[in-house]
Amino acid sequence: MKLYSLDLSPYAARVRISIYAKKLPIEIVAPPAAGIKSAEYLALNPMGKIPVLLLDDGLSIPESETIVEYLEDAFPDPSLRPHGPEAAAHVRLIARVAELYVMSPLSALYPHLDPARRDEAAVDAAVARLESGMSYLETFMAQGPYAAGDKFTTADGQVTPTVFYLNAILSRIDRLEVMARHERLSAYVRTAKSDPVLAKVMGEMADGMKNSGR
Ligand SMILES: N[C@@H](CCC(=O)N[C@@H](CS)C(=O)NCC(=O)O)C(=O)O
Repeated sequence: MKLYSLDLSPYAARVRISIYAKKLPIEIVAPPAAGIKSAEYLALNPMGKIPVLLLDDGLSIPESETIVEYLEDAFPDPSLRPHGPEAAAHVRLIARVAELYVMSPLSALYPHLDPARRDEAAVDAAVARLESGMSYLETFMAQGPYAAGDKFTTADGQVTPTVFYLNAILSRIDRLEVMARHERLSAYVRTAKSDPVLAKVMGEMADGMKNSGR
């Protein structure tokens, strides 16, 4: 089995977290040299996006959430998804809120990373939307230390890349105080740095950022 992945991709990072936490013998590879829009790669994922999981029988599975859920079904031990339906819904809700209401408004800040091209009014509006999303996420996250409580779950796979990107982007636009206003998310950064799997993936994302020159 192979995972097509890039260090910096938050979607691929989410899947790598499951792979490392479950200690799965899945080869992690870069996309083909011809790129993710090449015919070779589009045959694996017609949407031309990272990540894709390629099974040994040739079946390919795109979309990070679908891959993470597949890994839970195919390799249930150790489980990163709680067993009761309500607890499983809680874990899925945290991941979904982080993706839709935090990662999505965060991407609205990308055009403003360069101070020379920054529109402060647009940044203020995007940060206001982002802070609403961060508050929703904190409402659903448990007291910790992990995203859904005292156990490492698939929610951590989504929340870790989310806090990595929050810190990286907010520091680039000189708005790190936003992070400080969200104590639960700030505390989660400490959890991610102290857990071996989450820290490893944070390190890979930091390397990816350094190598991308961003
Ligand atoms: N919903 C997808 C999003 C994947 C995605 O957007 N990946 C980025 C890399 S971080 C990508 O491949 N972008 C290239 C493109 O959209 O053309 C998932 O969860 O896997």
